[in-house]
Amino acid sequence: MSQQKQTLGEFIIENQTSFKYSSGELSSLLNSIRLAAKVVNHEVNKAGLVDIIGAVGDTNIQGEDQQKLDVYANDKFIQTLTRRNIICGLASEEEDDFIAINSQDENHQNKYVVLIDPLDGSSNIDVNVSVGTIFSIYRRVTPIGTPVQLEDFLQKGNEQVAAGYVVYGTSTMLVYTTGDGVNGFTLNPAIGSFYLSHPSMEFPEDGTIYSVNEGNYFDFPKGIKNYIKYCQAEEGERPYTSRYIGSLVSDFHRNMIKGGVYLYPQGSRNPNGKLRLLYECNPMAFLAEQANGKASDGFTRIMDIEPTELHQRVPFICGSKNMVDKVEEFMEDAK
Ligand code: AHM
Ligand code: MG
Repeated sequence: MSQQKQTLGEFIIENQTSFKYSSGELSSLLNSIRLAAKVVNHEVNKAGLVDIIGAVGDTNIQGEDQQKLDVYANDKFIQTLTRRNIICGLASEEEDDFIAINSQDENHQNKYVVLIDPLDGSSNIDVNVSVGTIFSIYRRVTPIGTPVQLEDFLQKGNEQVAAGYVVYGTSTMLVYTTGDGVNGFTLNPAIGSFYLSHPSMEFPEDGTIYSVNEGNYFDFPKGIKNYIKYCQAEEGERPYTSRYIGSLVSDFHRNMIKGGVYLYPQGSRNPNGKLRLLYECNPMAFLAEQANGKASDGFTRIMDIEPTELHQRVPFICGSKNMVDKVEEFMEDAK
């Protein structure tokens, strides 16, 4: 990788003035995420070397086994973001309730809240498949000077100030948006710096990849079943290619680069889908839209959904615009 490329640190400073809300605080916050991502990356990469793999024994709020690296990533992100006194609150997919940063932010002067899925796709860790971190940043809606409240977290995706992910893959990348396009940075592990490797990332308008857990086929709504049949039919560019890693960040990342659609619909086992609106769907939807893609629950724009609870789940269809439009057509026709 060329040494002349801009580092993430330089990029954050240079683009500070283009943030929707220009402030040094958002830059510091993004820098903290960058730091935590490096620490977690180090740990994820040595997962195969030390006896760190396997369930801790805890069960998280979703009723899933928590693995050691989930706990580690959760702790690291929380520690890094709270100790630096730049946010007023944080909510994590791994925590039952939001965390108010009262001890550091005594007078409640900080204006940002962060929502995070510290290690998404963690069932992939013990088979050496990519996992990721997803983050989402909002400005609080309650007055500065008062303690942070649940309503500061229950905001529509449309209100996001920044969002992004880290993919711990063949190389580690941090991809984020502050509402002015999407840029991707690759970690040079020898130096420990992220470099701008993928400027202005965009979904191709159309694609030929569909990503869905087809094992759930019989449980899917009619519209999704019909769409899958459409993907498999022989006509023009079809049949499409099926690619499903089972790690949202990696599936999204590939589809953004190559053109494709990711689907996690509702079914009788998951009546509202599996993915969480606040920790997974909204940040990915913001990135998708900023990269000329689209995100929907089959009928409604993800970022227009009014959240009612922290761990709310929604059906999620996200990717190349024309492909998501097509899924919506099939859903509408099967109504
Ligand atoms: P997690 O937050 O418990 O890791 O679950 C989210 C993950 C996504 O990364 C992935 O796309 C999906 O769950 C896979 O689910 P399934 O195994 O049901 O296909
Ligand atoms: Mg997750």
